[in-house]
Amino acid sequence: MKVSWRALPTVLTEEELLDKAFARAKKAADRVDDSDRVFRVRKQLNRMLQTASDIITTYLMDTVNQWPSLDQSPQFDVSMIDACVGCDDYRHHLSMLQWASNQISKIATQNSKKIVRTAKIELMHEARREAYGRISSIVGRIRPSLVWLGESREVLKRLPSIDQLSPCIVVCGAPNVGKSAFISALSSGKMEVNHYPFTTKQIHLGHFTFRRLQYQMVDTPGLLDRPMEKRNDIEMQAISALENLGSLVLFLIDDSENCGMSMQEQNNLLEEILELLAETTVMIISTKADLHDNKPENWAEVEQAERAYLESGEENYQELPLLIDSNGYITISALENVGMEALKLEIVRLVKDNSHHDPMSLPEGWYRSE
Ligand SMILES: Nc1nc2c(ncn2[C@@H]2O[C@H](COP(=O)(O)OP(=O)(O)O)[C@@H](O)[C@H]2O)c(=O)[nH]1
Ligand SMILES: [Mg+2]
Repeated sequence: MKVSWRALPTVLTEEELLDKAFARAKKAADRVDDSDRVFRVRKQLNRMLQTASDIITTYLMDTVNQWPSLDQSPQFDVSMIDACVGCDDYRHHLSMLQWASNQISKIATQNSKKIVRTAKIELMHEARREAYGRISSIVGRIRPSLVWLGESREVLKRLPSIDQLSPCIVVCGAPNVGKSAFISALSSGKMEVNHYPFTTKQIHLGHFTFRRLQYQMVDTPGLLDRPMEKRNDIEMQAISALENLGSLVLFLIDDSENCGMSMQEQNNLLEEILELLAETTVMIISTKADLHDNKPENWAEVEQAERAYLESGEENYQELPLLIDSNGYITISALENVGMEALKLEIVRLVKDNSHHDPMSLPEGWYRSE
């Protein structure tokens, strides 16, 4: 299920909700007609009370139902919600709306009975007034929850739009090793820039399609590219959210050290990432193959095979030779576009292997009959 955080409707304030309910209630009462005065007043006041109660309880329950249930949300979204606004608060405030809705229904029923059971017009008015007073006070009690939900909506609607059903490749490595160049070179469209709502950090998202399946590539500048001790709690949460998302991690290394970080530092970072994302397969890729004094031995062979592949179409190929550097690492040149198609096929193969790892796992939304 893809939750559309952007589609959550605005949350009314206490005043807006009461104004809307009472205005509609008054209109509904004005439409009531009966030649008998007692009957007319009774019907009017009952209609007023019922309408006010319906408007408020419907609004509150719609809100509760429109906001995604945490139990059914993908782990990535739950981690994000927790980091952004807190899962406990999220549950609490939605349950307050549910509580208020129940209370208001009860008040309407009780006072409706009072109106029906008396023949005294004065007592009918009193029952209606009392009900309005109690309803207003219940809505007043959930003022903080309405405020909280209104503010949270502003935050949550900016959540990154990552499709939970498509494979996602997390691209990391030191700054300037060539992550953006890599993602751009493999992406069919433009790279999307999303923001984590709770930090200044961004999520860069690229896509490619292979045999009709879409693959997403994410890069999180500032999160997985520097030593761990400098990250705060919120950033750690963003990282743990990524852990739930990635089908595969690519760690890019620039051994020309043109990126400004020594090999020693880059290796330390790699160690940390291997530890952090221990559950995910990490593939190490050396970048900027074109910069090396000696180009990889099989450069010409790969370049030629990739050209043939691009000309004849992906359907005819199972694999391409990977570009391999003198240290035996898989390498690429995003700049000259060599080794990229071969790596793409390798990524597809690895993602497939990983997803077949658990033969009992079914796509989300599929159920196995007993
Ligand atoms: N020669 C060469 N330069 C590259 C390659 N990939 C990236 N760069 C350069 O390295 C610098 C940093 O690249 P960028 O993709 O922004 O790195 P990021 O910080 O990891 O996203 C830029 O100046 C790129 O032009 C490559 O394959 N070959
Ligand atoms: Mg970049």
